[in-house]
Amino acid sequence: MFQKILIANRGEIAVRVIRACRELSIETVAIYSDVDRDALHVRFADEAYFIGPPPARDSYLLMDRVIDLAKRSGAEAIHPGYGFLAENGDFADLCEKEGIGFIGPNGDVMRSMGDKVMARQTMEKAGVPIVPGTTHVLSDSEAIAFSKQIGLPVMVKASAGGGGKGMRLVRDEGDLEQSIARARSEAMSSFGNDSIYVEKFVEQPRHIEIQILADSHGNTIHLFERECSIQRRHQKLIEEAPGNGITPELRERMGKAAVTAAQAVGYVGAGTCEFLVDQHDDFYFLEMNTRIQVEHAITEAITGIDIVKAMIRVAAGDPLGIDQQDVKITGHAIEARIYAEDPDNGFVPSPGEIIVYRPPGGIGIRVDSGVHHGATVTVHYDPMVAKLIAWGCDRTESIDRLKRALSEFVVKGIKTSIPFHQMVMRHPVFLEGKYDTGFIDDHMDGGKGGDELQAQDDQEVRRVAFMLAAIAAYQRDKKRASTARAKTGGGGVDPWTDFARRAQMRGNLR
Ligand code: MV4
Repeated sequence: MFQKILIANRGEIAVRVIRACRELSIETVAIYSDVDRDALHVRFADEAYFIGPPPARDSYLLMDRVIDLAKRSGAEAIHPGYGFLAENGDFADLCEKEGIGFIGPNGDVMRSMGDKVMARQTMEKAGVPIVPGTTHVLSDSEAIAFSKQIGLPVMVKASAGGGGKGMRLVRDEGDLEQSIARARSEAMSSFGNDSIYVEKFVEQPRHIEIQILADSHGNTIHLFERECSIQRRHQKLIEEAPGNGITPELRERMGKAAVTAAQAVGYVGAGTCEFLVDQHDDFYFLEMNTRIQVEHAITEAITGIDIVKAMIRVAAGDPLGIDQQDVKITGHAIEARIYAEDPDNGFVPSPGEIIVYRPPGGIGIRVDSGVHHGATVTVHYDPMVAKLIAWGCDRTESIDRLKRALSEFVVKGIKTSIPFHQMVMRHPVFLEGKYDTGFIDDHMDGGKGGDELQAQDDQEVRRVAFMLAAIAAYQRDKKRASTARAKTGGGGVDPWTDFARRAQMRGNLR
């Protein structure tokens, strides 16, 4: 086993990895940029080293510097977390070349999944169902001909893409040429590679993903599914496990498909196979994420398996030590991602100092957070400030606990998605559990307006907007506190009554 690990990340995931290391008696090394000197992950680690200025490309993404710090601190392995260098095959190669363990699959495996056309070919050969479409990179004329052949609507996707980037839906034949050109140029500017392929469009799909774990001794297991359809612009907001209405038979077929997918590329570590599930419960492989994911905690909650510890162990060469039959689902878990964003205003970022931070607790509640009282949320990194995970014996209990915890959660100084989650937890369609990837557009007004402010990136205008928002928040909080006292003599009042009432007027709630 490793004695010392460097965590090449920040925020809640760095804290999560440090906690796993501590339980395994492994020493931890944090790295931090200028704005993260005071961050929680730095306070939690045994040692911490400065990496560079705030922009990630000048700090957390500097491969040579990360490796140099690992060597100088005596860390034998690097955990990349998610984002940053986590799915960079060249970084994994570099670690190997420099004699440092990379906690994740090797570079070849990452590249084979990172190239979506290659991944589709591999899955087709292995017998994993893929969305009907091409398994070769196409010229413009081939893409047009093929689209007409399988019939519209189609999705034109970038081979180097993933997570929704470089993707275009085409419903009319007349739009094919232009959409292909746009997808290509987007792919070129985002990934430096303009290869595209075409898939049949799956209408109103659900996004269901399977967590897998694999060791270097040939053991691969799955930890069941997560339902991740509640997303806005390819940013997940709520996830739950197990999925709603997933029969034991479908669960087993999808689990087996994910294990087959992992084995087909010689996967070692923790990984996730994303599938689209259509209205007939047919499922199609979309892509494989070769990293720990934000939403891993709901799987931990229903299986009792510490996924981060497992990935450290298998990277050190240990066997998994559990078989598929040992893994059972207990209860239900839901995660609400708390972002520093204003959900009432098109989810515009809401950076600033967190002047009050009081996370919830109690039975069934887990909060994974990278912030603390007095921390500042900057514009340099992902705006997710906390993950709130509620476990219950069944779905109803996990929803009740999440609602209760959301009402306890106090974050002041910035706006957060807490009121949005409060609304979803009361929405009849969510409560019924019959939703798909259209949920936010169809039932939550797409996340509500704010497009003017979103298009505005003038620093000064933003600064003024934040100041006005802070003043408004202060006055609102004062008013709320006094009405709460007047109504109830203190306590017991849902702090989001105003938000819920406005939502009700829009007809979002019963
Ligand atoms: C699709 C699709 C429908 N048909 N592909 C979006 C993210 C990327 N991983 C793939 N995505 C989609 N691919 C075909 N052939 C619909 C989506 C999609 C989606 C997928 C998962 C979760 C949310 C989504 C929201 C819009 C579109």
